[in-house]
Amino acid sequence: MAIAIVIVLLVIGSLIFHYVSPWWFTPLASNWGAIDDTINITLWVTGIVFVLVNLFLAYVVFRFQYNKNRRAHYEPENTKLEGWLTAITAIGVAGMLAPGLFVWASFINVPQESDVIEVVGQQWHWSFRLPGNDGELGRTAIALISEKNPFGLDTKDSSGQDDILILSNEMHIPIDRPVKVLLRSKDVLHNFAVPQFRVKMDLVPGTVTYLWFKPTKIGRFEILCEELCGVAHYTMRGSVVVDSAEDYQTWLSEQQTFAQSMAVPLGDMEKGWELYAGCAGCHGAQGEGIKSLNAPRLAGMSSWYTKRQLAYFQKKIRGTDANDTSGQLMSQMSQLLADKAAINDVAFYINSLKPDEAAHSSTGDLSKGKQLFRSCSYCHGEKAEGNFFMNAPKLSGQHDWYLSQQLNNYKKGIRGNHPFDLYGSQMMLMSRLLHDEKAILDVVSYIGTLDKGLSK
Ligand code: HEC
Ligand code: HEC
Ligand SMILES: [Cu+2]
Repeated sequence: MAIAIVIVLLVIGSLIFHYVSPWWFTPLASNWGAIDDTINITLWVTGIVFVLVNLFLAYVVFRFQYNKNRRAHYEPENTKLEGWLTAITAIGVAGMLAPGLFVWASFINVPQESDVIEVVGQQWHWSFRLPGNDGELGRTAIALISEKNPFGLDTKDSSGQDDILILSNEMHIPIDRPVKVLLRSKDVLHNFAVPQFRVKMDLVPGTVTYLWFKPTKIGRFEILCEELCGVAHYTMRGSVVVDSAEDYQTWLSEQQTFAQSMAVPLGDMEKGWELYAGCAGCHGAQGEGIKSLNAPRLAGMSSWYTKRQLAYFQKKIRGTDANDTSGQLMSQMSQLLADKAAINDVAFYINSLKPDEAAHSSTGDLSKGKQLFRSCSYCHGEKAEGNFFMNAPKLSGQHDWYLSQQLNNYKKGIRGNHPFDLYGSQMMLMSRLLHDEKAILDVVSYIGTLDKGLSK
């Protein structure tokens, strides 16, 4: 009896929860009302089955409760009943699946007149590419990706020259025009999703997936990476701004083409030289590093890495741990750089410095170090030359005392522990491959043999 009541209450509770809960679809902002319809049909079919089956169960529990004067009737076969149940179930399942097939058919059939936009995912942000005036996207290859050419466009393909590159987490599209979204990943699986448009698709390294939709409301909508496998995909936030036709043209006219981006230098050497005067006191006139001040060698450092570190120091993503006194000092110094342009210029200048080689004095076991370095070279390169694509900086040529100190910092969680320091947290995990001081000494000694100087 009690169980029958519990089951009935469960059914009533579920229905109330469904109708009064505030969680429901976000207001629709695209042509994909049909996707909502299929979900609604599924909810109706499963809802009706849920209510009927559970009420029947409650009835049976109540009606046929134990009675010592009654014996159960044994009836293993009932062809008529089984026929009915099979037919009803088949109709229910077909009712749920068939509409989805029709919607899927239109989801993969992109209208001829669609605009094209490419979405590129990487750990952990989005960027976008438009075909430019010729309406054609240029060829790309992962191997061509570099700081100057982050999309990996092939310079030999003329259709890529006018491609419009958007190196930001925000893309714009005009209202009421169907758009085909090509999805490409630089590294791992990602998942492009915009809830209001009801679109969602995996990005798979090595292939190009796609989806299409027609935005029907002006506004800003959030792009989410809904990939579960891997780490920190939730940080890949971006936005799609749906503009009126005029606003879209204004925005479009401010964007850079591939050819333009290749023509602009990464920074201003003169200004970088001026700014570097404020750094030389600690890092040395030639960026050679000064051990007594714990200031590392900067000369020849890739500007993408310098820029990222300076931005992290400024935003207090690096150098905030109470035990990281050197990092704290540098975090203060980074405030000397007024804006993004200043960071670009000083990083550009630092990259051009070529002082004498660092003196390597570590006395670890080189063959052990070589063995340990195998797992590092996957990201940092065979010669520890650094790898833009893997976000891993150059290590060769750096002072051994600084490398050991940083490895210890990662191991202790003094560096890389900030929730936004995703690259640092990767390295925090890797540092655990080095079990003790001896291992750190060995690998650092080996890195010391890899390069003669930090020249480019
Ligand atoms: C008061 C001394 C001091 C001054 C001035 C200073 N730094 Fe530093 N810098 C440091 C120290 C110490 C560290 C090491 C931080 C750590 O251990 O994490 C560092 C680290 C760095 C790093 C990180 C290098 C790496 O391999 O990760 C960069 C980049 C850097 N400094 C750039 C600059 C620039 C550019 C300026 C001038 C605007 C500057 N520093 C001025 C002391 C200084
Ligand atoms: C999965 C890729 C990956 C592997 C494997 C890896 N690293 Fe790193 N490493 C990185 C990244 C990314 C950074 C930059 C972190 C940041 O931005 O703060 C880094 C930074 C470093 C730094 C700091 C450099 C500086 O100038 O401050 C050192 C030292 C280092 N790694 C050493 C190693 C060693 C030694 C190993 C092998 C035991 C190793 N790494 C393995 C990705 C990796
Ligand atoms: Cu992702």
